[in-house]
Amino acid sequence: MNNKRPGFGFSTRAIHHGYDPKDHHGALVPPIYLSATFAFPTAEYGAACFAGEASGHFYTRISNPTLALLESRMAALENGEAAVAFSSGMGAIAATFWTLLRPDDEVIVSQTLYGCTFALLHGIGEFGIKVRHVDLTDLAALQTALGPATRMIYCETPANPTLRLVDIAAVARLAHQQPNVTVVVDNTYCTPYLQRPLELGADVVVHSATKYLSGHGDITAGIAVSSHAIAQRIRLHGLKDLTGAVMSPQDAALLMRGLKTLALRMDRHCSNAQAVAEALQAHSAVQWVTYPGLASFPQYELAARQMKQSGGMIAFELKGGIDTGRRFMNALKLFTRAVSLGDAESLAQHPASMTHSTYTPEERAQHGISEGLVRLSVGLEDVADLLADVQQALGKCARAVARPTLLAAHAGK
Ligand code: 4LM
Repeated sequence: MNNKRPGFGFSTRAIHHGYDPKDHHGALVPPIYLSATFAFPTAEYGAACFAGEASGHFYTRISNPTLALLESRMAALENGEAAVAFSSGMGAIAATFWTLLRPDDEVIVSQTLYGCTFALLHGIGEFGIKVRHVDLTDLAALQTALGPATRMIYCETPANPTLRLVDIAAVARLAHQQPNVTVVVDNTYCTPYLQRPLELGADVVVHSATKYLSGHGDITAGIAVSSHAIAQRIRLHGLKDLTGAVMSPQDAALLMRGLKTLALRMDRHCSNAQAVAEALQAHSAVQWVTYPGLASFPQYELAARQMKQSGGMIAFELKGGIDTGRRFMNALKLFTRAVSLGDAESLAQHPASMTHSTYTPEERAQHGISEGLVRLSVGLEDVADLLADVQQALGKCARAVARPTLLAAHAGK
């Protein structure tokens, strides 16, 4: 498909963008170029490639035809100019930080982030980059925090695991009143099918493509999408020299296979999660549930405005805290107890002791992550089976909570 032909819908671009079988012996599915290195027609051409004066592939850590196709497809889906593929989401995030930040620069980050991103921020802090955690739902606080040294605003929306949202358009408007501030959004929870941060004013979108984008839990991968100029800097510095975290061409092919069904899968993740969230909300064993599709969601109006649908992730806490939460997780029969998200299989995990154990308990309290929070990644199974599994596990928790209460009542008689 001609990259410049406008008007194709999301799924058409996810399936066809940047590829025409007639350029590849009629092969319907793009070939995988495994080659690590590429022949130069002349020594002069090779020198020109290294000087950045000739385009063309010369070494897979920098570019490769299979990666280039995936990158152009991801740029088309996020409505960016260019993308860079990485071997993991953390690779994409680290390369973006190392490329765009220098000692004495300040990065303003939202309150809650994935545990390893939080740990990476500690790491870059040791190299003289100042990290300021700010509640980005409070625009006055952001205005106060912005200073002459601010070079980046970084957020997840929805945040992992609290699902707190950031108003991307409002934050970008404020940030861009100042020169040289780059707004970076981790769009892992939504994917470009549900939310497109670049259209709302962000400068860079990063992804763990390990999750919904690939969708089958069989690769680790990352993507950064931006303007041509920023992508070139991330590729030639953050990827090539500073991290070397290049995606493998085989993984790029699996990721492109996943993208073909992204819209279908996200629709199903969202409708299944809505049903599970409503069932949790209605159950007497549940203390609270957070899901952007519930009318009780504190930022319901922003979710409806910024996201096409409410996503596949749920955070909730049971009465009795994490002791009951563990009982619930151990009682699950269809949901798998595992970290990661966005797979066909429904997953359950406990952030405080797993994905967010990089925070100290005090930091979790400060950053709004409750010790009892249980996270569900709702998969693609039949919704009736998922509801039955959640109900039977909740039934065990309700009895567990009720028993000490009953005993206490009897003891008082
Ligand atoms: C998890 N998450 O939460 P790689 N950004 C976000 C993420 O959730 C993650 C990454 C980046 C989980 C992994 C165990 C919002 C990861 C990092 O794992 O490096 O592809 O992505 O369960």
